[in-house]
Amino acid sequence: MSDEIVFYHNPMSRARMVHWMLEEVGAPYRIELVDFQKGVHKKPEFLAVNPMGKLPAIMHRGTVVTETGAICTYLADAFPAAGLAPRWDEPARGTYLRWMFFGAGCVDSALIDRMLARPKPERTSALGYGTYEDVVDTLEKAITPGPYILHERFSAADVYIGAQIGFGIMTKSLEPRPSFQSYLGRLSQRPAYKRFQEQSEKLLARIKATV
Ligand SMILES: N[C@@H](CCC(=O)N[C@@H](CS)C(=O)NCC(=O)O)C(=O)O
Repeated sequence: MSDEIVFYHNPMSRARMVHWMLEEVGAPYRIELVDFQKGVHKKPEFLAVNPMGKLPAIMHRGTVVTETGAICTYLADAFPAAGLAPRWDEPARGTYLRWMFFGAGCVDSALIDRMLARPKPERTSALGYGTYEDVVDTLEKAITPGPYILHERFSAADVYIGAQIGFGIMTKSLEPRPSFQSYLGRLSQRPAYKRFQEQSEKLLARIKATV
């Protein structure tokens, strides 16, 4: 059983969110670049890690964790010294989990449906995220008044929700409301965020050089 975190990564994927999270955590990790062009994510070696053939994934102490929200939650709990999650017995834990799950269950689906211009279903009451408009308004409430989701306390929920807001604005699947912009402005000042961005650019350059 190894204490090393193996991070299955491609900087053109949701794994970017986990990369930022790993920088916030500050524990050593090793990147295994998964080449989408070569279809490495659909080959048996990687399917043994994640049968979905999708990124991100991590391996830590003999356990595989997949799903971006789960990985962020896991890392915050596995490395409590980083102070990225309220403990299970703190009332703020409820708020924290609420927005982590909202990110995975509602924000992700709503933004992707909008990005792919998928037609609106007739019965939104049966749809987990309800309506796109409700998700966006609720997202704004989650980060208001701020400065973070847990007010003065930065947490892994800001990494996950913040990265989703950034992705949404970049892909135009989310309108750039001033509250979203100023929240992102605050997050992008974080040293861990800057390190993640610098490393991502280098990784992207490395990938481009091999194509
Ligand atoms: N529910 C997963 C979604 C993961 C996912 O869709 N990853 C994409 C990249 S952003 C992927 O690996 N796509 C490759 C493929 O499906 O071929 C999560 O939240 O982590």
